[in-house]
Amino acid sequence: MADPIITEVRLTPILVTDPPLLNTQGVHQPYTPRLIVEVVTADGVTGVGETYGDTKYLELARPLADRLPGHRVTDLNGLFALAGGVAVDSSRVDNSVDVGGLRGVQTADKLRLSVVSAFEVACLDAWGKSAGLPVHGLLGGKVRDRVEYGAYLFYRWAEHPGGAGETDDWGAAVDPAGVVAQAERFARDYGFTSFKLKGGVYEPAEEVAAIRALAERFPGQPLRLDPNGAWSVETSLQVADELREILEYLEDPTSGTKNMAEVAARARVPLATNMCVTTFAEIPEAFTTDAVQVVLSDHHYWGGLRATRELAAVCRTFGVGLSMHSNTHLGISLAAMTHVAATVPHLDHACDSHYPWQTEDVITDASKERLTFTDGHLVVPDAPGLGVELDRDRLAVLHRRWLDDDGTLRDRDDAAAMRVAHPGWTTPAVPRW
Ligand code: GKR
Ligand code: MG
Repeated sequence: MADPIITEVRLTPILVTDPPLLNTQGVHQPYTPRLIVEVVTADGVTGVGETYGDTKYLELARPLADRLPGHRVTDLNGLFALAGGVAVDSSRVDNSVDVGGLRGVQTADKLRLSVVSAFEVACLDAWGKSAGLPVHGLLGGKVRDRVEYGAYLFYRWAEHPGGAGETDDWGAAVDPAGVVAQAERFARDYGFTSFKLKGGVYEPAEEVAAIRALAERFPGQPLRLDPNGAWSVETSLQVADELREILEYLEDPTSGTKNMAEVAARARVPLATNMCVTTFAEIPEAFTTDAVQVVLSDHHYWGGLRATRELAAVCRTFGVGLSMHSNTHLGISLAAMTHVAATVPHLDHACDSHYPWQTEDVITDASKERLTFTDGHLVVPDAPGLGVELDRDRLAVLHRRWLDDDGTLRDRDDAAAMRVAHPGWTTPAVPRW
């Protein structure tokens, strides 16, 4: 195999249809920004990657893309060194948390990593296609043939406020019965057996009731609740106590490592996080104070697929479990998650994925189908690269939507979307309860 040189990089920002999913900050906007990265090699091979598409990510992706022609797709360490040289506008990181707090601390490094990770995935895809090897093969080889995912349940409305965007056929889920009906559909259509409820939306007692209803309907099956840090230490301990017999883990009940450690010390339920441990710098305090028992990795902000494996090694060393976090994403990211998950031996919990909520995609698999979950699992692709094909017509449609937007939807803002329904709404301070 010739060592493939990058000759061109294409960046395509898109807006993806998203349902009105509720969280503690507000509600999803009708469309979510994502960025599709393509690297093209001198041999005419194209590799694809995907990441967050908000303006602050685009601003970093453009100068990085400009530096890549002439770079080898196999030189991933060099890619990260190039990214390290891209300056981050400090006004983009002067708020201490990302997306109103849903994804933890916001630092210049984390912002850079969230961008370069999509380039890493695109390089791995191109490298794999050139070498005739699947991405998991470039990461050391798969240790499983299927990766398990869980159903990601959300309180939600039937429609976006003001009837904006698209309407799907899921209907509203605003109480225990609605949550159970949603879970039943996920179980029926995709065979999921683990269920995570996004909480922090209603009073804790209501969310406890929803989890109890799920436990009654799916006895003995893994259940999780994630209020995105909306509760005080005392509320977290109370919920942990009430649900101690039925939760697999409680995810980010409270904000900050110190509070998590306080809850972990007294709760009889393991704690998971994608908020207080989102960078390597946050690991020492969290692991030495036993603040978290499971880290939910996200290859976008941890810095790619190889960094995810480094994180896995650190977690293994400290006896901390590992699984995967998800935000709204398309099939390129799902394929990347699946390849890396396939290579991590101690992946002990079903991974999160928003993917079933997405009605649109920009890829198909080798058989021209959308990626599908069977028995709650995705089969690990063995085709070269990620094993997905870019659908250029779909990409063009979603990019056109981004071009036509007046700028209001190009940055995720769940509080702004909530204000359409509740004009006085501001991002709630934590602890909310
Ligand atoms: O999409 O509303 C959402 C989620 O709340 C997401 O933003 C979170 O970052 O899924 C994430 C989580 O597990 O905390
Ligand atoms: Mg979470």
